Amino acid sequence: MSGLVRYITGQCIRRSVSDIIAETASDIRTMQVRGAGRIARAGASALAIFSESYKGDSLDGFKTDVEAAARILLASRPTAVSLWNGVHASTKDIDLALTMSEARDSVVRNANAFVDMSVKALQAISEIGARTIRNGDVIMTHCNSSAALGVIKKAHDQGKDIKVYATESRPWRQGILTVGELVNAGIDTTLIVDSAVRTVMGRVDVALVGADTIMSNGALVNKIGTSQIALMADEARVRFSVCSETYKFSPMTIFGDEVTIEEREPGEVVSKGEVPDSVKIFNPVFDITPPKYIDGIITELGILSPGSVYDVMIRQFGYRALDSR
Ligand code: RI2
Repeated sequence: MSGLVRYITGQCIRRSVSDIIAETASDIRTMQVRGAGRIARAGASALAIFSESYKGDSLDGFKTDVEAAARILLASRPTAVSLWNGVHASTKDIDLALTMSEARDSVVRNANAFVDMSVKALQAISEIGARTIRNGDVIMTHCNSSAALGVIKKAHDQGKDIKVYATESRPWRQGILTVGELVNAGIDTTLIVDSAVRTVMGRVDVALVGADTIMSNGALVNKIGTSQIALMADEARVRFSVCSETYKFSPMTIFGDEVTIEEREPGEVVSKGEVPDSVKIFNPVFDITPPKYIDGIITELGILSPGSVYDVMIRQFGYRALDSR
């Protein structure tokens, strides 16, 4: 078990409460906890534990410390807005509290509610998404998305005869996790290198990927390589569907904020000495798929067109999220 906590379907098992925020941020930064949904649940769970065990009795002191904790968590990885939404859902009522205990209770209550909502959203996406998979379908997936894998596994559980091509997803090779999960579930699974996507696309009926962030115009931010899959799916007339909980919608993009694309260390791409030191390594972790390549976004509310994301975002978040920027 890594760090202080282990995250299983959104539940956080407590081992110690000291430094929970710093350790959770470190687990997220080093990708011991990864996946847009999991990091959001990890952030909310850490805030709940931090608040439950808070020793001070000053309301102002608590607010200041929770704000600092939120900043540390948000600095851990910049791209997936799920983390931002998880943290803000947890702290949203803190300014309404009149006492320290009211404030503390609101963070614990809201954080736990976020985690519950997040797990239920995944279940709903599995149910809704599985209805879009037909018997005999060949599916391509990328990286390791619990939302996309939930759909695939549910379709298999329903007795549909499906096959999956899973990309390796360099440099972290999350595809290795994906093929392990799928084979354990009894699904016919083939691993391909990322550069084989175009070759294989002709055999595929549907490309199914997860999301780190959905922008207000319906564009998808997801693991590097996703946009190439979308383009190749378009070229081959293959359906391209995104599996995304609505807390991966980014309210900040409504008013023009850009999504920061995380760049990680060169050492994730090549080992020291493998190439001359003068070679520059560029390691962007995510890319952006324009809405025109997306056939549907499978959410817990149903299947949305990219063009309807803005309306759902306003209904879900209102403008309150923007106030706390
Ligand atoms: P779920 C992952 O990012 C992948 O990009 C994946 O598609 C996305 O999060 C969503 O994952 P990373 O943490 O929330 O591996 O569907 O960089 O599990």
